[in-house]
Amino acid sequence: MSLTLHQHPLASFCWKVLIALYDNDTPFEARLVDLMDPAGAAAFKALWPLGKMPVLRDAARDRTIPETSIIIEYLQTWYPGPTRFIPDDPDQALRVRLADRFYDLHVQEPMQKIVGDRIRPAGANDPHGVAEARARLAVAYALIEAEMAERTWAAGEAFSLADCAAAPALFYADKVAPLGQDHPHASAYLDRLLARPSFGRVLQEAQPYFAMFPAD
Ligand SMILES: N[C@@H](CCC(=O)N[C@@H](CS)C(=O)NCC(=O)O)C(=O)O
Repeated sequence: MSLTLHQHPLASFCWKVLIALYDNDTPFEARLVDLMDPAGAAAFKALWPLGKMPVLRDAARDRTIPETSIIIEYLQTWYPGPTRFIPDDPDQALRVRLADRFYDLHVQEPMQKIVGDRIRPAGANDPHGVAEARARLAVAYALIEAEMAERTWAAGEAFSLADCAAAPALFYADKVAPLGQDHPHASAYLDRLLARPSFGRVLQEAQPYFAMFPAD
């Protein structure tokens, strides 16, 4: 098999790429990265010194690709399928890329700050940073609520790269800052993402690991 995805089934950024792979039934081998294991961490950092998951290895083309948005663009170029993650129309492509950046930077990042604070050692918490993250999420939620009143998917009427980014970001954000009744359109959008078979499969595979998620 040509493609290997180095990943962890609980890691939200890994989900982003898994959704894209499953959506197009792209054959690949999933290789578990355990950063808690010194040998596993060293082997992964030999592949990508920054140590951020996931990383795609394409043996057929001798390429190692980090960064989720780049991986999905790579898959679309070299292993295309029925779902087009970035549309051909340049204006629509920019809309997709903007929404992808929005979900990574303004939903995933504050969500990860809140979750990450829960696993810091005692005495090393950052309440000010967490409060800032919650305020950032509130602004992002208001934007999503307004946008999703008029759209099916994150960047319009077609499922795209932006939805691969939105699914894990909103899933975990909703766990730490529930969308609730104040955001009915955003909640309905999360429900549509959850009903997407590719995301359902990702969640099913993550099920055995959910006990590792740090509850409040
Ligand atoms: N911008 C990166 C972010 C990747 C990222 O932050 N991955 C997390 C997992 S969700 C990770 O590797 N965390 C391990 C660490 O920071 O040590 C991307 O899009 O690929």
